[in-house]
Amino acid sequence: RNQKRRLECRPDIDSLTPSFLSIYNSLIPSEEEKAKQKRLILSLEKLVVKEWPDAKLYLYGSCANSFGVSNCDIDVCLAIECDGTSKPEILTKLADILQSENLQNVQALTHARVPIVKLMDPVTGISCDICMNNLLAVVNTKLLKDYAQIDGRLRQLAFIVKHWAKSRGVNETYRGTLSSYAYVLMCIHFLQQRRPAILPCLQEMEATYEVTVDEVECLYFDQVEKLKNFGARNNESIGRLLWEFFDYWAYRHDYANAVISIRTGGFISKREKDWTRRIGNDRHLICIEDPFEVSHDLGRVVDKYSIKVLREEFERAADIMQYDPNPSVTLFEPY
Ligand code: 3AT
Ligand code: MG
Repeated sequence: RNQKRRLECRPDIDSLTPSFLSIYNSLIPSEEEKAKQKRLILSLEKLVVKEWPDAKLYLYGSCANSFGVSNCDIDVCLAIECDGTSKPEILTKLADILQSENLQNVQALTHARVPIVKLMDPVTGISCDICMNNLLAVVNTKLLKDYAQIDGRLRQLAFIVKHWAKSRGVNETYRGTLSSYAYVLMCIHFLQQRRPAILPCLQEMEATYEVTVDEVECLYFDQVEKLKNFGARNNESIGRLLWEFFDYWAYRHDYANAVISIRTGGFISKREKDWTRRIGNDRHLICIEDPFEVSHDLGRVVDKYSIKVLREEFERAADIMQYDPNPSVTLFEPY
């Protein structure tokens, strides 16, 4: 693999930026869509508090972390005290309530790894998954959103990487490739590594935000409006950052030993995390540490077949960024 490694970037790399930015712009959800999502969540919350007065609904995932493209499904978390009632019972009850209120395709998937209720709102056409008490996801949603406000290039890069991953079929955890969440963490880590850095490491700074969820302490600096100029000393364009991102994951990442960690703003060794052996189905072939659940490797879904698929896709993307006359078209060709 190292033989294929290139060190010189094509000379016209910056001129590719406008074509990528126009793709980014075409993916951004409209204000109207955002408003519709808010209305839906408020109307769902009204129905929920009739049954459970203390319950709350939170938006999480891409519709709330600023990495959502237009027309995507929304992820909702129901926060509720269970006192004695089991999760499946509550979700079944929730599904009954929603069904009787004219929401469509209501389904309680109580045996899924993350149990949810699915539904479609006929008024807005929005589909939505409701999970229960998954508050760490609500907190990691806030962390991603806060990072996105520091430098606009994060959102641009992550939109394009997610769009590439979806087009190429490597954003499917049930088939052993990576989640959108994992790709966003890879983008944040990558921008923390640029020199000069484009993003800081919020969890290494003085904590201004502090919550404990499921016994996990979540601490970080969240006054991101004070960091608006953080990346200004680095003027790398999106064309160049995409080139570097794919080159990194294709030819330079140390898959055998390294764990990427946005929590520390750097790398940790697999040995230090004890992620060197396969345990059960966790193989740790590409290691991405969760910023809060630090024993959690977002790469654990990847198996010995899908790692090959994934690395070949990174190489394909890197080669297109280097040699193709029209990368902003070829990169996203369906597989
Ligand atoms: P899409 O735009 O829907 O593809 P998304 O950001 O909504 O992207 P996912 O649907 O993969 O991402 O996940 C929804 C949220 O759930 C994102 C993140 O807050 C949380 N999440 C997903 N996977 C994990 C994980 N393995 N560990 C912790 N939190 C996760
Ligand atoms: Mg989602």
